[in-house]
Amino acid sequence: MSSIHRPLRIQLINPNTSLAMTEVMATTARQVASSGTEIIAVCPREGAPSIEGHFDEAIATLGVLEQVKLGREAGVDGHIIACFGDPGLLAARELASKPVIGIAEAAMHMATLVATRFSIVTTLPRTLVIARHLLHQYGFERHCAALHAIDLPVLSLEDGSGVAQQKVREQCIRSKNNDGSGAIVLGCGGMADLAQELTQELGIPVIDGVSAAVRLIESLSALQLTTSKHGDLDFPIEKPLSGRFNGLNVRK
Ligand code: 5HY
Repeated sequence: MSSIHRPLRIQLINPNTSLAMTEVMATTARQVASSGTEIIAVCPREGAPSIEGHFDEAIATLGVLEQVKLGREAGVDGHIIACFGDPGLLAARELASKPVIGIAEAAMHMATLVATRFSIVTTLPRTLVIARHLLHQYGFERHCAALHAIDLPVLSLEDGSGVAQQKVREQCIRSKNNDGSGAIVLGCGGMADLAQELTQELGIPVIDGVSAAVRLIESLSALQLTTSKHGDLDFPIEKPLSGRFNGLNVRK
């Protein structure tokens, strides 16, 4: 079987350490993956149980890089950074030889393919600035009509009460009616399981970055495209990394 169509193994990295959220994302990823694609869901051994700001992202980045290296050693066909801040994305692309896709960039790209403007619905107000930074970094600022936070912590999505999910739904309805957007991006990996039902109920594309990232990696693989090693995403310059960083040394 040519490499274009052989079954793929995709590493799904939840940068936070909450196993319940990892499972929610893994289940959604497996539902949308092509037949034969294996989703290998992981999270860092150590780190933050949820990522809700710049400090948490800094902590998470090392765990992401450690998992990317393990995935590379296991020969996976692609890596997904399944946190809406896309923590460590460019550093992970230096480490990886296969595609690395962040769920924020994946969702934003998909939104621009189906609508001229989209809204983002995320968790805490303090993380809105992270989404704004990504919009600027990825060049999507003019496509984003509005950003909203449900003002609940990330792990409220995993508490079983359904309160956070209802607030996401209510904000999506307001965004559909008020923002002038043609699509809505869910701004948290923990919302991955809400997208399809909300799309059906509200009659507007509600986009989850986990699903988008799975299909983008499958597409890149089918096109035999992978992370460019020409220029700034080449493998890191080899040097003696000390302490816990020593494990991150990669040989080309
Ligand atoms: C995420 N935090 O997707 C982000 C969402 C956020 O632990 N997983 C996290 O609200 O920034």
